[in-house]
Amino acid sequence: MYTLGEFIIENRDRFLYSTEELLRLFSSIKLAAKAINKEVNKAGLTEKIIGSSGITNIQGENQQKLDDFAHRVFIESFKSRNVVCGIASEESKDFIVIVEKGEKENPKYIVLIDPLDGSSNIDVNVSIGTIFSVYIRRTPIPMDLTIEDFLQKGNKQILAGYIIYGSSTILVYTTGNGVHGFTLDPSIGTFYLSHPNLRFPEIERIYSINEGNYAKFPNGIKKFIKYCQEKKENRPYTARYIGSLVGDFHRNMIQGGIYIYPKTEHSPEGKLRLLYECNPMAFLTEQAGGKASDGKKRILDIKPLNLHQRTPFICGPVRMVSKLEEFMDR
Ligand code: P6P
Repeated sequence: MYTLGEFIIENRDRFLYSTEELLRLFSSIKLAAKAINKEVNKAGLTEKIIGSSGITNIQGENQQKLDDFAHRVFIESFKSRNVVCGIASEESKDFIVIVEKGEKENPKYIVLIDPLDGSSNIDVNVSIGTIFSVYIRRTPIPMDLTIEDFLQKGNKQILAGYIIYGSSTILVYTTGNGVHGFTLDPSIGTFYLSHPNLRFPEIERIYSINEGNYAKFPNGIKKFIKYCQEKKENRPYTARYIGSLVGDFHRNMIQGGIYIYPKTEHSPEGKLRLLYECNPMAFLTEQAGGKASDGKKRILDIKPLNLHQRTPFICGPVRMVSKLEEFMDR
């Protein structure tokens, strides 16, 4: 059984950039994931780590203590490996320069991250996750990083993935050569290949959407929901929604389902963030043989305008996403 490092080396000829740097990127990600996994797994035991930090984050959301912990752990882990020059995080208003100008090494990777997505589920023991997205800086070294280094289209990603902290801890990633999942053996702290070449199955089974917002959905979304519930062909589909993007996505990619977070009257641009939620999940979706759009256009082709911009987000099997887009067009 391959470890993550062995798998990367075995497939180094399929990765366009430096394998040594990719190994160092993953070394940072694995270290941080194990530290967060340790805290998530005992969240119910220590008052100090569950619940609200009392801080309202940039999103205007009540920051959970574990959100802040996860944010800090990733920053420190990337700093210590000297492979990342800048980070944009859901928990930070502006991007963070990791390597100051003039320092001896000039790493070229940019990371955008949601350190702990779905954190409102921490106190109720529902799976949560980290989502990451990696680019190569555009501003030439040794110039200062600019916001443009972070506002690249999703089709420029060189690496994207997530860690799901659930019944087991699984790291799932793509570098553009398929989607692969690695399960953590916590007894020795090693990630082993457990889900090679993940792809959406041919059979569609599930639709995931917060139907509590039904009254506020666009008509095309309402029609698609009714389509999912019709007794016809291989429908009705099963409704599954846990309010944690990583958990809903991981289940749907394995079992065959569509995830929908559309715009609503309350969230006219949608709720999910383009840069560190939708772009990485869209890259994974396409690499798993699926389709990801905002209901009309491909997510990976959207030109970002600011770090925390939101977008309507639909991802899943091509046929299901295309059928939803048909309803949106009518
Ligand atoms: P709602 C979690 O806050 C999150 O960003 C995603 O993980 C999740 O899919 C979505 O929001 C849930 O939002 O409005 O349905 O509670």
